Amino acid sequence: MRTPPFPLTRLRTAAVALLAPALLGGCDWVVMNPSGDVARQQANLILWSTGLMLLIIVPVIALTILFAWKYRHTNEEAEYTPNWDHSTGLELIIWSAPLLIVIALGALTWISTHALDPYRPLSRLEAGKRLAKNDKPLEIQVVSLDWKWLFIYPEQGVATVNELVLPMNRQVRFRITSSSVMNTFYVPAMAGMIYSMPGMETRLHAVLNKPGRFEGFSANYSGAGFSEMRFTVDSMDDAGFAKWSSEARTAQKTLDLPTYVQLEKPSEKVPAIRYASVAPTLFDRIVGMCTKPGETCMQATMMKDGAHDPRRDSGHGAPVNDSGHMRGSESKGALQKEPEEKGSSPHRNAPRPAAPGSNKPGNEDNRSMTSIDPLPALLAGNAAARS
Ligand SMILES: [Cu+2]
Repeated sequence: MRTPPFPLTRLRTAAVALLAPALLGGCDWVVMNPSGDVARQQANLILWSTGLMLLIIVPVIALTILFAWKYRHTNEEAEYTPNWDHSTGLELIIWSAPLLIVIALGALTWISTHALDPYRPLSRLEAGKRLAKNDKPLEIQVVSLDWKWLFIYPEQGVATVNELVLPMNRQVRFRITSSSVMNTFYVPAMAGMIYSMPGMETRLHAVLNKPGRFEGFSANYSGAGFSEMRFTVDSMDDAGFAKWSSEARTAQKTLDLPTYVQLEKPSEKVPAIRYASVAPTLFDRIVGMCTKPGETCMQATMMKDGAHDPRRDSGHGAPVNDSGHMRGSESKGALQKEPEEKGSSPHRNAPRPAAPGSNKPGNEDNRSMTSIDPLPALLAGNAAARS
């Protein structure tokens, strides 16, 4: 391969270096320049930790260059000490500086992990603007469908698809779930990304401080229509939001359970839809995976599982094997038992049934193994168990 002459390579490098800021200038740095207080604090966290780490990286790079230059072989002036092996002063700097930075980073992580916990109600609307303890957040229920986003406003009684409208400077509590597979609810201008999962509910508390139109999407690939699974986020003042919600209440469509079952079916590139009213328990039914007629909600199943022992109040209702009664009984562990108490295992030396078929290759018995299908027997057993 012919290599271009040296000046050309240099020219190209220079051109790329000059163009880079211009190209980056076209980028929308929404993550570093967000419009919501939570995302703002997260961006600050990135800046602080990068800055703290640069406290080590910058001096190390500078000193590497300085030493290479100072102790170059042509420099006769530089001190030459081939037997040098220890300096308490240097050791102190080398060990204490990273230690202090790790402590600072640890403290920063600890504090911000708790302050920015998405399940925790906000304590401020923006820097210097504290939130009253009794502030009631606006609740929005988010459902990721294949491949569109459903937003339910229980307070306003309306619902939208692929259109999220938020009042500015009001705390919003998102309750998030999914209809089929895992997605990620992500509005970069507002807050970090939160998973949406079927049969589960996740939460996010956030606020938008500036008016405007932002973008929301999923950061978790979920199949063919994923690329178009985006929604607009409009931030407006209280009057604008009130006007919008009263407009939405005059929409033609309503979101009852049969409509939801239709909506839930996979579809791509869905334009924004508004619903004037919503079935009151729709979100809970989506979480409980019981939107179709006749389905039992998961919540009900779990309550039934946990119901047979009223003393158990863990609230999780998980099935527990508590049929054996241990305390006060005579049962002993195997180590304390005599050999005759233990007996012998009925399984170990029991003759095994011969494998089906024949061990002669090509035998006709090996051709139709489906004839010894255990399914009919299983089905009969299930039917007996059900009745
Ligand atoms: Cu993960």
